[in-house]
Amino acid sequence: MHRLANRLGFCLSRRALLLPAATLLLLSCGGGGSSSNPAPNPNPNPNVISVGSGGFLFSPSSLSVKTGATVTFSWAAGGHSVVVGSGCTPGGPVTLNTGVQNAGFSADVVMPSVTGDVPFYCTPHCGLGMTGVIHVTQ
Ligand SMILES: [Cu+2]
Repeated sequence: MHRLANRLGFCLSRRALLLPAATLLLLSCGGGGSSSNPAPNPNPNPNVISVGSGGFLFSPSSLSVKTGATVTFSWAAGGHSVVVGSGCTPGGPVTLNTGVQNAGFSADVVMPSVTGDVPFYCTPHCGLGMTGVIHVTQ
């Protein structure tokens, strides 16, 4: 008798196997409750470009936004500027030249209403490759 009782002490009982709800009993055997697992947002503020974070660079240096979106340049370090242009020369679908600024400065730029690229660079460090581009998409 005792041996039989021990065997029935396992997750299933002989009686449970006979019941239509046996599968439910099996599921409840695991003991693991369902846990809510919200996925963290990998980029909570997608329209911000950090200026001078980690060296003579923009982070990210390439960004895609919708037409008419506002992009914020946020200075992580001083001694940098943001100028819209390519080849270290100002010019482009929008005009921006912040001049050299210190950490904590920020500049908002509204993207054009048409698609295309908005290249930009830092005047003191353009020759070192401190450039970036915003891809304006529909
Ligand atoms: Cu710079």
